[in-house]
Amino acid sequence: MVSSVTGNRVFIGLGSNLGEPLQQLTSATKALAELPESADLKVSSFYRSAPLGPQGQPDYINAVAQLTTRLDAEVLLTQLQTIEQLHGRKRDGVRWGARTLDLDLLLYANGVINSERLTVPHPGLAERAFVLVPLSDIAELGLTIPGLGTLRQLLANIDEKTVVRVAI
Ligand code: 5RU
Ligand code: CA
Ligand code: CA
Repeated sequence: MVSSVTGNRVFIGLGSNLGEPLQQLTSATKALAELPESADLKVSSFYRSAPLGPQGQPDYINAVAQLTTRLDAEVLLTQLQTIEQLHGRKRDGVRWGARTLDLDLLLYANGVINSERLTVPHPGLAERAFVLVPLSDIAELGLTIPGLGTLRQLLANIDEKTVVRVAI
């Protein structure tokens, strides 16, 4: 058998700009590989970029991971938040401040989710080179981003040179 349906294809954004970002992202990908009810982890290259949003914080390292999971989106979100906490994530009340590890649920199958805890597709995904460039390492250019177009279309509207590959 070449392929079989085993769950929902999801994409997770990884980011870090405190401590040892490369180590934290590497460790986080190992934690993602061990999630229950989940398989087939793929991870993009790692990329460095200047902070968007609040300035005066260190450059970020970002990556995107894909996995297939039978966890529903809210349960997966809880798992991601646990991994963030295990990597020293502090919630200090500063919105968009520096962090040791940020895991964002970017896409959940072809789903659109607007709940108290979760917005999918992730807000801002369509404009952020630090998401779209690593996503294009592991997803086909024809990937549909619900409500926003294809990955190919979104890539045409960002400046890929604002992110620099740093590993793998
Ligand atoms: C406003 C604009 C707020 C863009 C945010 C990251 C945003 C970041 C990250 C880089 C933030 C959210 N910059 N800024 N990488 N997160 N390069 O992961 F992204 S705060
Ligand atoms: Ca984020
Ligand atoms: Ca987040």
